[in-house]
Amino acid sequence: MTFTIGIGPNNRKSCYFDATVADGVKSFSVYNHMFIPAHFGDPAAEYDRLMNGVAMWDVAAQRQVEIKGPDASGLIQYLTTRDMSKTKVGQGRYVPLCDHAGNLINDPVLLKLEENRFWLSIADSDIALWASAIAAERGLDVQVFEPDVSPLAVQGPKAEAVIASLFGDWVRELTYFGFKQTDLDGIPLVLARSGWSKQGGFELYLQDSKFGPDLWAKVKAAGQPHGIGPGAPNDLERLESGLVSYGADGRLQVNPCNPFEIGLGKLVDFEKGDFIGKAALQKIVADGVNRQRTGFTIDGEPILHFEDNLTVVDPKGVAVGTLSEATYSPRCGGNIGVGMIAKDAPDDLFVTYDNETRQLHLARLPFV
Ligand code: THG
Repeated sequence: MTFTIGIGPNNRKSCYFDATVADGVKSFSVYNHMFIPAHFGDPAAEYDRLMNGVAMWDVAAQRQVEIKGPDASGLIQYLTTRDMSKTKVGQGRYVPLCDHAGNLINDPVLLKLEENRFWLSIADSDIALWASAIAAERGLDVQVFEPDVSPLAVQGPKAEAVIASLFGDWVRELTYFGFKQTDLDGIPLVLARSGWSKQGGFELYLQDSKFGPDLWAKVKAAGQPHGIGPGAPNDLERLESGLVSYGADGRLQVNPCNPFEIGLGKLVDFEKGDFIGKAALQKIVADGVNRQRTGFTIDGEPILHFEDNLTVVDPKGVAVGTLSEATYSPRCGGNIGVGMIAKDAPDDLFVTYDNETRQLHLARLPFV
């Protein structure tokens, strides 16, 4: 059975949309109300480019929420669980956002552009609405809006050579999550060392979507000598690397979880001032966190990649967790997945996949 998703006004096109179509995109997903390429039809080649070469990804759906004005840093402190008071202009940070019950509602990369100007580079949930409502209700003097910014990721061991050939050798000095306002032949962008893989790379935050096709073409041309090709945030690599995927690993409306459960507890700082969810999270810690995100290996034949919430049971058939995403990993020589597991769960675990019972084993993240 195959399905299609309509390309219509309910979801937005990225400024790289036409370029990805021309380059053979075969499947889209939807993220922040925008189409995002899912794959280009050759998973082995896309994975190989990420691991051994260089890949370019349309990640414009990682939308920015800009927060600027006299109360911007105060609002950022209140929205996030981390202490941002020591973060400098030009630094990025990975910052969990929680609701008042302590549930994770997003896990953006924060970019501090000026003392009182920030971008939250968000995962898939409506943070511009959330942040502007919080600001208005608290009477803060800030503007909260989605700017015309469209990230393009260049990932893989050869990404630095490609980016240096475009921008110069200074890019080699960028630290992880460090960024700089710059331009490429007059195309305005913020260049950051970041990206949703553990293979290294950069993200180009294009600041004017009319240059989308142009920027795509320039990166593609510069990458030719290094064998660049199109790709998308890679599920196999992210599972192997243990990167959090808000949406797959937890989503407020589907399988809510708190930062301690999902493995981001070290990014919750109770010593800083007040922040949304603080009281609830303190109670959660006091009561004891009784499940946690974990890796699984899954016995049996190679399984096709899936994202779902399959119930994990103990030998008596009692539910003790969920398996939320899994795939076959050639690098691990078997099936791997991530999910949530009760702290007191036994070692004998089972899941029903494709009408068949499979045994699972707990595995430490990251797998590699
Ligand atoms: N880049 C940008 N925006 C994004 C993502 C991105 N928005 C959506 C989504 N990805 C946000 N989620 C993540 C999750 C993990 C990481 C980045 C963004 C990540 N984690 C590293 C890790 O877990 O090893 C480092 C974490 C840390 O330094 O604490 O990179 O990818 N622009």
